[in-house]
Amino acid sequence: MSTHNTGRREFLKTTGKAGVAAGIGLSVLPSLVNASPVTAGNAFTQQPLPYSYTALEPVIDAMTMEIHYSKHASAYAKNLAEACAAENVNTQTSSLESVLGTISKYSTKMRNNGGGHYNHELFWQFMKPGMSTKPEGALAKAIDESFGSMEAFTTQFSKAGATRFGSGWAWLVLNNDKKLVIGSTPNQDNPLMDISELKGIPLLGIDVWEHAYYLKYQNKRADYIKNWMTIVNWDFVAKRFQMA
Ligand code: MN3
Repeated sequence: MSTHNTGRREFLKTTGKAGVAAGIGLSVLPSLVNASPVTAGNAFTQQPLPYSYTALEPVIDAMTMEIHYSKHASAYAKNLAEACAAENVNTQTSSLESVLGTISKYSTKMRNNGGGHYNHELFWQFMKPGMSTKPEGALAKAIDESFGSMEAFTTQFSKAGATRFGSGWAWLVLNNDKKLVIGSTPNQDNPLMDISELKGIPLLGIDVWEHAYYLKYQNKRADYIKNWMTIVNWDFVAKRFQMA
């Protein structure tokens, strides 16, 4: 069959759905046309970016956001799906956290892409457009008690990111003793992984791979981190702290 005919068949299928949608209002059209149980979102699939590519400017430029989300992060999700298929992880019934928690049983591909996908899905939510809020309530108190002050926390967290050699992440973690700790992990590892030196529930994390900042900041990772601290979504961090 020629591609022309295939295209026509797809066209008819789409307009068929569109015809249904037209009867109940155009606003439901995109979800109806895109709806598919096979690609339905779960923790193993890339979720929509919660804001536009330009939303974090000037701290993070639109081109960096677009390449980071639509190329790097989407590749982790795609490769994770391949690894899950090859290693018999049922993405409909398994939890990604439990896979990460037993990552030593899986391949390097699962480790790199499971971590890469999980870390980035969080990363987009760790940031928010507009001026950053400040930690409040129980989280603010815990930060003060653990690090002395918010300023001291910022200094220590920034240092963890700046001194991570090569590619990786810096984290604020609630460890198994329910204490707040700061540390970093190499590559796409994270504190949920059984192979990680730094262990616990990640509450906040910054991507210090060059792909996260190089277009705008080049070699000045410290400047990227300093500016990044002004767009942290502390409400999201506080929610994770509450649930942890
Ligand atoms: Mn990244």
